[in-house]
Amino acid sequence: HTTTSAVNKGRPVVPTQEGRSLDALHSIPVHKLRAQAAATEALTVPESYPHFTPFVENKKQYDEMYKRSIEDPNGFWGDIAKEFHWEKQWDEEHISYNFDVRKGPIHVEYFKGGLTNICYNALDRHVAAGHGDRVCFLWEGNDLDQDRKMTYGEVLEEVCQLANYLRSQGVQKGDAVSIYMPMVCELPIAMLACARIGAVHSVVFGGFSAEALAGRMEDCKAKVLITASGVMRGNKKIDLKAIADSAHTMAAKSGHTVPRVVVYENERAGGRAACSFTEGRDVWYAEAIAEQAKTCEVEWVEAEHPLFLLYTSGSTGKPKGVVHCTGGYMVYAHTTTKYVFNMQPGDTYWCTADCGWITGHTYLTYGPLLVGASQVVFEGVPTYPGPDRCWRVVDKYAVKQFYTAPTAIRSLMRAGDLYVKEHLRDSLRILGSVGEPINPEAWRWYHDIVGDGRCPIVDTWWQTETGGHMITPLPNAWAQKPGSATYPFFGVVPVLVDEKGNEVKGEGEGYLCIKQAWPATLRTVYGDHERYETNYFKPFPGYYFSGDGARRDKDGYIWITGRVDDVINVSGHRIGTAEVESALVAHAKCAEAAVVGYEHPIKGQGIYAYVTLMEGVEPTEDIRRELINTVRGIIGAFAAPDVIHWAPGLPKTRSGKIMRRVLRKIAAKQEDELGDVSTLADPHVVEQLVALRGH
Ligand code: 6R9
Repeated sequence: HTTTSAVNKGRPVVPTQEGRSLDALHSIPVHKLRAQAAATEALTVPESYPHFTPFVENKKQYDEMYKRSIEDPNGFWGDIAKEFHWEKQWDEEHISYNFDVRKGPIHVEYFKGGLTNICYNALDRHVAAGHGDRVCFLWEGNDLDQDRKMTYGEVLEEVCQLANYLRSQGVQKGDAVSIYMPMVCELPIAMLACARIGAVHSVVFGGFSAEALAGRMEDCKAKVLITASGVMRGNKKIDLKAIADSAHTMAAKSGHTVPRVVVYENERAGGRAACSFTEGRDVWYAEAIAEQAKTCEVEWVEAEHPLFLLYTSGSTGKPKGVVHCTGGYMVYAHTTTKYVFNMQPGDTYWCTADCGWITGHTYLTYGPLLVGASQVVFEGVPTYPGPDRCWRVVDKYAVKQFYTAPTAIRSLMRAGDLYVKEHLRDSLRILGSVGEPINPEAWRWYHDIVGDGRCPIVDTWWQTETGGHMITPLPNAWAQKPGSATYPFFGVVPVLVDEKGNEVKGEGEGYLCIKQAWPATLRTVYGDHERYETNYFKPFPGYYFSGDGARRDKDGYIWITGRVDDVINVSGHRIGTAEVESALVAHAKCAEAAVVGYEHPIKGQGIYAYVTLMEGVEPTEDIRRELINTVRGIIGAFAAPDVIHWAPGLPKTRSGKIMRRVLRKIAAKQEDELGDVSTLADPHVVEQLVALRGH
């Protein structure tokens, strides 16, 4: 399969081991940090926003709650969990975990002994309490005139119908179901239907290629694929079903045939007429659910029963299937949603993330429904038909909490304030940011222009692996500093460690690790517990290692500086450089490739690829285009390199390791700051590369 580690055709192979030595981590970009801190620490941001009363009113109250969450996690999380329906109560001492590889296998367990169901708690519980008529989804299509409302009662009925259908197809507790869909209500509905019957969902973002989908369906041995005929994104039509068909063929070729494909007909993207259909294997979504009952018995599952797999990129190798389990994830998704967005049942909330990413799982499908909110589900893009789309939608539904990524904020900022100001936005109370560090300028614009200075910003640091927010401001509870994620959420003990794994106390910088388990800790990597331990727990024994660097300032505020491993963050999408490299090398004319990130004004980071062509092949514009298309085909369009830099040779050590630090400096045009290059096998390579930069 192509998403394996890079191979250098006809050249010495650089081993890409999972447990890379620490010197493979980038150093913490201290200069950048200091400059950032100096520029922003002086700014005072109002501590108090008069427009709402927060659940946590001040730092003192937070300190007390935080202290209990750390010292008595059994009691703290147990008290919160009582709000939910448990078919069987958990044991009093319900938490056990080991984060120290030296003491034995890593394991995490919450709500031991308990039986529950997250779908029941997200839907049935509200309907049973008389809120069946409350709006659940406010669907907003790609075009301005497309919308649809669904109440909690309606969503529950459709979830039951789909759950019944899946059961009728032999899907049982523990079976995997792949979901490859656009942002229609049926996407979260499909996730909830799986959860209802104890099936494990694996949502694959609709921007991924056939190859990527195939690999994911194969890895989890999906019993059913739920997809759609197509989708419109802005002016572009994407034939999801055609991609799903080739993925199906690829997976079958490598040994896994998905027996059933459910196709949601998206009339707005051509519908049935434009869609291929394989009799016997494919079934239309509407027809599949039509004959099914609108009630469906819940499968009560153990708290540690897996809820979903979500594949994410790491430093090396193919994407990892991060596993999250029912009980801890449920309680953590609910608690973070409630406190970070200060969310009350019935609030109108909008998260712009796609359900294909973790943000869409926790802060669209699960968190807001567990709280009982009404939320916007947006199929389109923030800039279509114009850059005022978001503010138009905010006014249309009177959105109270708005959650998006810095890359979107930056591109809307570039479009100009006028697009914002022509809409009222007076319903907004809280603005959230996620996915990458937010630069202080974008933070300021978001706060001052979008929020008219009335709304606190919650800059939430977390990861696919953490399941929910980890370091984040609580709105209105303490002063903000633009660009800082501030303090840890309840139950989270972040530490900064140095190269030797020693904790850095007080002011300072280091590798960001977590010291204690939290309820939504990833439980394993699907099918590979060893990889889980190697990736997250071996780099700094005793801790979960995040892959990010951070700094703590004199007030104890935490500033995230970004990845210190070979993962880059492009428009908030996590991309493993190794995956892009192996995709490039799949092109017949590419001998070797090395990929690094570089600063990009809108995307945060862009993808910069150094490519060595096969002996005798001359670089041309056609090859450049072909290389980019190869990456699109193997991973997806969002992973396409922004820059291809022709490289007759790559800077390597005598042992054959590529010095990525040098490549990052050349990409950033900072070749005068290369640092120590005495271990380079051929120092001339650097000059050669600089000369060939061509811009
Ligand atoms: C939720 C999500 C995780 C990586 C993470 C970090 C970056 C996310 C951030 C942030 C600075 C924030 N990241 N939120 N960096 N400030 N508020 O994005 O998950 O796709 O797994 O990415 O994103 O580098 O390690 P995921």
